[in-house]
Amino acid sequence: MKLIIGNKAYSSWSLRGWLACKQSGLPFEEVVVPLYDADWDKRREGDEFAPSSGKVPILWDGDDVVVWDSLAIVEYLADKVGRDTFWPADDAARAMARSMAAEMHSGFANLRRKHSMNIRQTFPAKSPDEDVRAELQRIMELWAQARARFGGGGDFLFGEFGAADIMFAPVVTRFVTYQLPVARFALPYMDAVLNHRFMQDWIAGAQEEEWVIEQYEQAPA
Ligand SMILES: N[C@@H](CCC(=O)N[C@@H](CS)C(=O)NCC(=O)O)C(=O)O
Repeated sequence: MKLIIGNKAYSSWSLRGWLACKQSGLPFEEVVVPLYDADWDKRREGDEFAPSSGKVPILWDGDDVVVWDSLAIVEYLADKVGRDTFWPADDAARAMARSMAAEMHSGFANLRRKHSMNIRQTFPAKSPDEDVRAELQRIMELWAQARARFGGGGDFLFGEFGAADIMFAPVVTRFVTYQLPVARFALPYMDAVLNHRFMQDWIAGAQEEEWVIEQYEQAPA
């Protein structure tokens, strides 16, 4: 398999796709392309990028099978290696985990837009906008429910590290980058995510990158 991703410092959807590949346990080649560099427009018109119309992540499995979009990559890999590697076995837990992953994938637009991922940065704490605060509140509720109902067997949302944690991992890094207000109960969960060996690998990779995208280096106004 070959996974095409954007900058480890900035590309939150790439992080999700990459974590999914790591979680699958399958070998894969990683191709990191610098987002929005001088060759970006030309590169994204190439055959390898065509299926996603130029967005990353894109996972090629051989020459004929291609899957793009982070959540589809999770599901493709879950089909390939077994659902339990990604999703809880219990029906009620899995229903909630899938709903949370889907809600993350389609929602929290204000948080994502106003606090874009920057793994290498920490900005001074600043009170978030009201629309972002409402989304933070919702995330806290979801995390609290998942942990209280299904988290008992481990440090993650549903106990073991899985798809829901993969989808929320770039939210955890944003909470750190922008020093956003989080509930006390969430701190051990965030630590568990940040210290997960896959995340440590990704963060180290982001630190080594030399590419800088100025627009993501600005503290929120
Ligand atoms: N819904 C997609 C979003 C993919 C996406 O927007 N990726 C960004 C990078 S984080 C991208 O490729 N942006 C480049 C562009 O749109 O030109 C997913 O879940 O993978």
